Amino acid sequence: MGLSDDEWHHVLGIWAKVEPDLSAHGQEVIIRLFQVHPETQERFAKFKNLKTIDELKSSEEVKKHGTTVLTALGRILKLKNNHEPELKPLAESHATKHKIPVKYLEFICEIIVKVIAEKHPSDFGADSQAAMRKALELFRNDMASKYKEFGFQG
Ligand code: CUS
Repeated sequence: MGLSDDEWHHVLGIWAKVEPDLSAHGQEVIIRLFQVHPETQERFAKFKNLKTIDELKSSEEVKKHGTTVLTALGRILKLKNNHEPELKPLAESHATKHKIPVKYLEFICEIIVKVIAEKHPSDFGADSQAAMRKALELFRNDMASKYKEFGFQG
């Protein structure tokens, strides 16, 4: 179920290219997510009022949230197969407070892969993409099982 050393090497290698510009990547991920899956935007009171692409692009809140999401994810990826301690509080808040279904986590993970692929075409080849997808799948599976422990069916 876990990733091999080689796969983690791919994942953390590309993440090191994402990190210096986390906020631009995060902003792009959130904007893209809201455009492709508008129902996800409805889930957030603070973003519901942003109607146009220009409003989304100029929102400091969107930028900040994108940074929050990618920071959390980066911390989890760096723990490799031992992300449980970091994941648990995140699963709890997402199960009990934000109520983010697993489906939405799937959406955001897919968009993260696409955004990285667009921004880093020469550093994110097929092997790296496959490794990243696998790492994100591990993350989602573990989130889903923790969700259930917190009584959220996701
Ligand atoms: O914020 C946070 O934290 C999360 C992330 C992690 C990684 C879990 N989120 Cu936010 C998520 C989501 C959003 O925002 C939206 C949509 C979907 C999901």
